[in-house]
Amino acid sequence: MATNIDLETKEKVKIKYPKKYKVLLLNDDYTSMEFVIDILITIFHKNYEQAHQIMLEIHKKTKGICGIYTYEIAETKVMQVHKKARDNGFALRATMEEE
Ligand code: NFA
Repeated sequence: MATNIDLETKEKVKIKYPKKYKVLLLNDDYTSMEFVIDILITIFHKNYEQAHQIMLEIHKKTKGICGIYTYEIAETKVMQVHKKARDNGFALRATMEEE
């Protein structure tokens, strides 16, 4: 007598997307507006208009989003901001937050 043996194996393919992180710049009273715009252009690849607008938002609302990245990229951006600020005698701070 024939026995039905189910040889079919169902493979579950679960796609896991990497978490994304917002990188924010924080307002302070000492960093120059020009320097913040320069940071936004050179590290976050904004054009001048976008950089100016984001800088003003941070200045008025205490913080603002500069970009959204995977963990290691976000971490690198934060370090680049702190190094460039330190090298230029500013205390500008950046942080990252899970999106
Ligand atoms: N608040 C700073 C100033 O008036 C400018 C600034 C903007 C600093 C955004 C940090 C972030 N010179």
